[in-house]
Amino acid sequence: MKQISFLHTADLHLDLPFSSLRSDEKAQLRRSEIESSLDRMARKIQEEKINLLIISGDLFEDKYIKGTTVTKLKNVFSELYETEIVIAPGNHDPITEKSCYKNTFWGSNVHILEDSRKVLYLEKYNTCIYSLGVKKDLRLDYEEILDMNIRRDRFNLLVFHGTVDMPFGEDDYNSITSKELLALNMDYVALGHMHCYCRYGNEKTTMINPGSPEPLGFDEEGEHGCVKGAISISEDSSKHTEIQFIPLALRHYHNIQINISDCTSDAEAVERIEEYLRQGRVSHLRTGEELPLLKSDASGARQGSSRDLYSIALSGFTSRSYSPDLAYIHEKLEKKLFFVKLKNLTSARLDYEQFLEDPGIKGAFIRRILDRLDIESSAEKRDTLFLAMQYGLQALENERVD
Ligand SMILES: [Mn+2]
Repeated sequence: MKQISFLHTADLHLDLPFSSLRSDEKAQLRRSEIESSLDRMARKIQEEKINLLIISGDLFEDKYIKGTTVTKLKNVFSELYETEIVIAPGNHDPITEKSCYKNTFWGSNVHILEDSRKVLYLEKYNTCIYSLGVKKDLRLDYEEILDMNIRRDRFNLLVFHGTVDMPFGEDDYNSITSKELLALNMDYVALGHMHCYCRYGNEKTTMINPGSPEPLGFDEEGEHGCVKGAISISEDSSKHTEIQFIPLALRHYHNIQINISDCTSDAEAVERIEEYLRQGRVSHLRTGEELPLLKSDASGARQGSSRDLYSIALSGFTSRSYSPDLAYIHEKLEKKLFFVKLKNLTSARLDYEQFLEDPGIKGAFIRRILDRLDIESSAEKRDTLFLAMQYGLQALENERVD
């Protein structure tokens, strides 16, 4: 065999409770959407006759998995009878005596990596599958693989669920550096554990964390999907790996900030928010970067839409007589968006004119900013000066900045 193809996924978390959605109905819908991502992966595998399906841990939630979900998994795997399915357990679906990994008959094409000391050799595909830390002996397993004679005329894949290159804390699961993993000289390292896509590698090894096919929380913004890959050996024994990311997620999470300055009522604020979402004129909460929320990607799928989940921080300066009623705004927006949560970061606009004649520091501060505003022509810099004036006055008035 001179080439193998694979589909790589991880962190599906089947039967996750999704309690953060605060609705049984929505939680159930998200669970079924995760299941449908598995169906769509299976269809792709069949259509393109892909050799391997690699699942790098957290396939399901061991605490919550239902019998019907196990049956569903068994059915999908048996339909893929022409594909070898390789599963590494993760921290949410560990191998225990009670685990359905142990007490279910999975079929001969399903390989659950229960013991990192054993290398799985798939003769048909000339492929060796290694794993690490399945029984939490990460360091010993690692030394063992380092000592092994890895045959370069075979395809060598490592499946690993763990923390890569993070500031290691005691709670981190299976912590290791990317440098250590690359030192194993695998052709492909199939990572899992982090829920967002990440790619590492060097000239010998491609190492990818595909992320969850559906995002599971607000810290998992951006596109989600799985990875399709192929490794080939050429006549001169050199190897070549090709990788493609396949978007799958039906919904996306967005952390955004919307400026409702000068709104005088909740109805106006709702209108402003809807208008901004329609036009995609929102900025990312953390980076301040403008997000093209409604832009379509190449496949025509919307990057952001009413199907999505929004965490919206309301910002800007409102008049002293108006303060946003988050419950009211939420009620209105919830009718149009799948999920929304709100945070109020607005501040009351301070009336600077009353300090114009002030002989103290407030007056001096205001007059200096106004002098600069007089000669400033750039709209952007004028906005910044106005913000400086508001925050400066806040600090001087209240001894704090909102
Ligand atoms: Mn996970």
